Amino acid sequence: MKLIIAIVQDEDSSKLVSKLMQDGFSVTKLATTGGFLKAGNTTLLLGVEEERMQDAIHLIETVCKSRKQITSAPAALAGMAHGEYTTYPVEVTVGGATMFILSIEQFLKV
Ligand code: 2BA
Repeated sequence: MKLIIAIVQDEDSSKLVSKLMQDGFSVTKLATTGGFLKAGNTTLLLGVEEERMQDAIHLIETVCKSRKQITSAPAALAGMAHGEYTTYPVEVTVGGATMFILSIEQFLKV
C-alpha cells in the first residue's frame, strides 16, 4: 500500500474529493496553509493499493489546474539585499498538485 499526500489548491479540493470518492478511493481532507503564500490550501491523504496508485495520480492531475498568482515577497526572496523591509510583488505558479508518495509498512483499522 502507498500513502499519497497531495497538496492542492482550495478551489480544486471539493471537485477532487468528489471524483476520488466516486472512483472508490478513501480520502482524508486537511485544511493547511502554504508557507510561502501564507494562504489556505488543502492537503489530502489517500491510502491506495499499489495497482491503483497511477489511477489516483492521473485523477489528481486531471482535476488540479496550475494558476499564476501575484504575491508580495520579502526583499530577500525577491533577490534584493538583506536588511530591506520592503516587500515586492512576485508572480508565482501555484499548483496543480504537490504530491509525496510513501510506502506504507502496515495499514491497520482496529
Ligand atoms: P506555498 O508554500 O504557499 O507556495 C505557493 C507557491 O509559491 C508554490 O507553488 C511556488 O510556485 C511558489 N513558491 C514557494 N516557495 C517559493 C520561494 N521560496 N520562492 C519563490 N516562489 C516560491 P507549489 O510549488 O505548487 O506549492 C504549492 C504548495 O505546496 C505550497 O504552498 C506548500 O504548501 C506545498 N509544498 C510545495 N512544495 C513543498 C515541499 N517541498 N514540502 C512541503 N510542502 C510543499
